[in-house]
Amino acid sequence: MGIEFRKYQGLGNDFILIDNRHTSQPIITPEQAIAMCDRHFGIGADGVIFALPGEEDTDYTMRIYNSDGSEPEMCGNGIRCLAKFIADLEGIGEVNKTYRIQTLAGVITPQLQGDGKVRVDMGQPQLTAQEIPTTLTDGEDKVIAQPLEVADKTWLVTCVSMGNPHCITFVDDADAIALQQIGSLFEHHPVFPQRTNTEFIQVVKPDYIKMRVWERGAGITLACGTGACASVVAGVLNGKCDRSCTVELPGGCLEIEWSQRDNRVYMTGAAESVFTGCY
Ligand code: ZDP
Repeated sequence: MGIEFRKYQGLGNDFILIDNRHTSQPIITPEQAIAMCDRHFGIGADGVIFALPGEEDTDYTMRIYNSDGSEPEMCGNGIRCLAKFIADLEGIGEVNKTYRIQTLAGVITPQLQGDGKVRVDMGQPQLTAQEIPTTLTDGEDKVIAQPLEVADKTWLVTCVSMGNPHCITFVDDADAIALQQIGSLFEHHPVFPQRTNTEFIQVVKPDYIKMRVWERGAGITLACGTGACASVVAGVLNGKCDRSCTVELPGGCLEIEWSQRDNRVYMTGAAESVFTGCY
């Protein structure tokens, strides 16, 4: 087909990045994204991300397709990869550059740091049931440690939106969770009208948690940036975590801070270019 792409990964959450700066609609379809993400018959990725022209006062617009072709509002690991990608396209190298990026979850601002990591202002978490969205409680209420029946078990779940929906459960041993079996039961549970991402969190210390994730539209992944942010917010709401916390994911660690000052969540982590190709 002749579509040029570049592959990036953030903690093993991997994405196909497309230079889409010349037009405001993604140049590939969700069906093509599914084919490109296939790990045996395609390039292999958890999603496809487009760098589109900015709107109003933003530098660029980010859109993303999950590997099942669905379109999430936001993507934490993805936006770190996008920041690296556009710096590479602009040929500016990694200075302390900040970009204003339009997403379906509002304006998000990643900053390229001198150490090669990217710090992202992920905005304010949304906590009411209608914002998430879930029908677990009344629309105006927060969803903190609410019982939810999944696979013949009652789980106490806390729900947080970072633009996209997350359902968080605290467990004694994250490695013991049968994620492959139960992940999609959470994702498709009728209390989540937009489906949900699901995180299982083991609190090692108040400032260090271990997370395993089942992503909406992608299944088990090595990392989820929005999920790490949502999990620290959930930990604070349950009195289990400090506002500054390291999140250990299968693919590596993210530093998360839920700022008391401005109620925004800041995420810092790696993102790297892997290879360039033509599909
Ligand atoms: O909300 C969703 O449907 C997620 N699958 C989007 C991707 C989230 C991501 N893993 C992240 O890091 O936030 C990219």
